[in-house]
Amino acid sequence: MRKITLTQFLIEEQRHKGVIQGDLRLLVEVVARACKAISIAIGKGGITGMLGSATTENIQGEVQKKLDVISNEILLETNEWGGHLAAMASEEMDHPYIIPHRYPKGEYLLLFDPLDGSSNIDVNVSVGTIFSVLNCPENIGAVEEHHFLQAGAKQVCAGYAVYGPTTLLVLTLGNGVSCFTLDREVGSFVLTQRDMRIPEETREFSINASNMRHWEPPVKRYVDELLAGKTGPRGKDFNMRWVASMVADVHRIMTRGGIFMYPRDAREPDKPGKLRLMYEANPMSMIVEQAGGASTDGNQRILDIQPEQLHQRVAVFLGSKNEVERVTSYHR
Ligand code: P6P
Repeated sequence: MRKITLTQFLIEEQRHKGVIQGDLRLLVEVVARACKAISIAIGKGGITGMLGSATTENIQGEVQKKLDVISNEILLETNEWGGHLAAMASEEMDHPYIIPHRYPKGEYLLLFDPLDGSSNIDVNVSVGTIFSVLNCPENIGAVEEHHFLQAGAKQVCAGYAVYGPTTLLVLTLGNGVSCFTLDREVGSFVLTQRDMRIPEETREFSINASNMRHWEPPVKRYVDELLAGKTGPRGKDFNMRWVASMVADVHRIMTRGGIFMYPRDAREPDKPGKLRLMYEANPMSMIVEQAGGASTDGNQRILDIQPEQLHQRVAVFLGSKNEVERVTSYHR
């Protein structure tokens, strides 16, 4: 297949399919450039003293890694001046970042987890960036936090970058999922897979099994059946993977199928789950659904959830359609 770059792909989407407006193409190009810069920064690791923790905590009460803070700054600095955004929100910032008056404002809101899985960064395991794009409501004057609180079904674009053996950018604009590989010599993302599809059947599941005693009954039942393998009701054996970097686990599922689960558990019953709705679960759910998969919180489609807080958490069951539907049916 003739290799085309992200820029050519976006121009084709814009020109031939009328899928995206000009500013959204600029937004995606700028985010891709930020992911390139993040890939280079984390690639230097200990050489530049970038490993380890910063002296700060984020709103989640998690100690920030130096690279969390640097990745966040890279995304802010590359996006703030382009005129394509009205504001940005991030896992690493308590409140949204409003585009400064000295720059023109655009029609989009950008949300991101700048470096997901950063607990893995110090042990050299794949990590990633997750991003989500919403329309900024019109005629609102100043952007406020509640303008971000739109259901995931309203996203106009979602994507992630995986910083692994290769640096990948996986992107959906609402009509299928494409994968780009960073050509480090040229410095551009090259289209390496069109229209990614998640197999509806799978033999692989992904969950942090150390939390088993805290799971709710439907999750316990579902996983026990997988572990029973061919001797149990499923009649076939299953394999397990848990990278503890959502982006790495989800990309494996996008590539060969599987089900990813981070359920709520009894450790903190008032906490609906660990993962964040707005900039982890929603973008990943759009991508998975666009690839023929499914994504629920155990009871409802994640993309239908009406957010109430910017940093709210949610239980996540996503991946191969038949498995997500089965574990969701056990909750009902
Ligand atoms: P645990 C990373 O910190 C993260 O937010 C996701 O990327 C990942 O799936 C999950 O948490 C891992 O959580 O409890 O297994 O360390």
